[in-house]
Amino acid sequence: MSSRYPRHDLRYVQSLDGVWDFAFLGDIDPDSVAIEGIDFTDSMPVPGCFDAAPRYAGRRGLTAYRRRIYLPDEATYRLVFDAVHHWCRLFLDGVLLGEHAGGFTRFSFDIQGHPAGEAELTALVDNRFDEQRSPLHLDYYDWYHYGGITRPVTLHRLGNCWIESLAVDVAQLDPPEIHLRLAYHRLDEPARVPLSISLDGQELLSEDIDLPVGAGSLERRLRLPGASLWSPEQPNLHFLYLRLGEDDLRQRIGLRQVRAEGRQILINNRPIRLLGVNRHEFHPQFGHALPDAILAQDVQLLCDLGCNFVRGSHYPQDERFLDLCDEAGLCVWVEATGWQHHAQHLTDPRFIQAQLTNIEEMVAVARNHPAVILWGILNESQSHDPDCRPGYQALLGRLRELDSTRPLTYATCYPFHDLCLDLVDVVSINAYPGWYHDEIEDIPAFIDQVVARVEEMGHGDKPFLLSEIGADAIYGWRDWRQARWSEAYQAALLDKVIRYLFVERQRFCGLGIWQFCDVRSAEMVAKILGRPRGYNNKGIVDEYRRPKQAYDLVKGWFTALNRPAE
Ligand code: ADA
Repeated sequence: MSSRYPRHDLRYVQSLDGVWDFAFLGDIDPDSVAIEGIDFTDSMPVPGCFDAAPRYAGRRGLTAYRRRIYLPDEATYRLVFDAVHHWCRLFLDGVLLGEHAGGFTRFSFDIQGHPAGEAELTALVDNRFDEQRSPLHLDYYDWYHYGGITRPVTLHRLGNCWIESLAVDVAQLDPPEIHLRLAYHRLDEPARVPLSISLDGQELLSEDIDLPVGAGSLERRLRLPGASLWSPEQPNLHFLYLRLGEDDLRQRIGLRQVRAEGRQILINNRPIRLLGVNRHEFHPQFGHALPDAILAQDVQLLCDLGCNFVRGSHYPQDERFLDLCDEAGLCVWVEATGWQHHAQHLTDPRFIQAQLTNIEEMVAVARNHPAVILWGILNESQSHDPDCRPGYQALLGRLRELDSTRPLTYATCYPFHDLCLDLVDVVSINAYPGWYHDEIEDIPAFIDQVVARVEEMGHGDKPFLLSEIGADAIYGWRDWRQARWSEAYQAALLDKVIRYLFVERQRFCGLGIWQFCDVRSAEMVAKILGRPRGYNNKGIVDEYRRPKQAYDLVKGWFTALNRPAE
């Protein structure tokens, strides 16, 4: 299931999830593969990561997935893949449909003119690192890059005229008003068709509209009398239902506005303190392809911890997770894929184009989720290098064009020399005092230096987020001396950080602890940075979500800090 609620009542949609035929082809060139000659000797779940399965653990290469699909009549269809890692090429009955690079985002291919009946869908899927083909999956990132068809797949019958996309923004809170932009497409001839829109079953609009042939769009501003607002404390949701001719779309919405003002982030005009964690989509048995059970458990744990905030580090999250966050009132920082890029990348047109595509695909999936309150890009890239600034300008500029309703940020690890902070609304700082440098008792002084420097550079009028800080702790390792790598050391460090940030200093409007759960690290990082077990062990739960000592400590702090004043 790719959605928590039915998106269509009229449109024919078929889930293609299940077990597909599978072949591991190895280290070969995709251009050399004859599709009809592939020997499918194995099977593989979709969604899934083939290299999370013990048989293919740690293997990199080209693979092939195959299944049969059914087209009820000869019409236009759309195949929607919620994510494939890292690169894929798709064929229908041996004929090329298209290619896509980059995991973590949704893409689609249309099928036209195929006769009714069965057809064979084949996907070549490659998890090898290849900077040319997949510029956003590089071997030095600090997480393991799994491969496969990792998120749900669906087949949609589009017919002659269909709803292409819907963007809903909150235009006004009191009384609530939304602005919506509906994009559509018509194939055969111009026509007058009925458009109706309802909210929770109450009709808001009904009119006939003239649709020309080809792509088009319409905009409407609608009042929603009686609708309740969404907030982390009261995550009220409403269902918009649109019908255009013979197509339809249901979109769940939450009414809220978010903005950065002065040193604060405001939701519905009220300041919010963001308390949360950074989260990778990872589980040892599923890789990035988390089943509903793990997604739901993660959200339960985040709520139990007292979090009201989670950063989707370092790539766009599965929409099923965003659905759960909308329901739980968990604010999400959604981030485009990236990790520690330098000028060589940020001046490379191919890399910038790959980032722009990633950003566009990220916004298309996440924009209607009320939980999403911040957009981020380029984790810890060289924002202190003048050669990188045009890249930051291009990507942040595009993000603002796509969505001007949310604040923008990026996590910098160069707070003393950063050159791009004027481009964002929220200053987000990653720092590891007490772990990679200094001792726990030095943390306050280090944080003070960072704040002083960022203010000196002229950004003191912005909200500050400590977007990463943490320490590794090996699950189960207790130590009288509270040595580094012990659970006690991690707990002591986080205790110091939270107390200083929110009791003693009160300058930061939020914290993202690095990190929610332990995650497997990339082969190269594990080698260079000396990651025990091949893992980044800074989770406050381990990879199986078993709590470390810091769990209860963080829970105590977050719960107390977010308790409403009596
Ligand atoms: C960085 C990075 C994280 C992780 C962390 C660490 O800040 O953003 O992805 O690698 O360091 O554990 O060292």
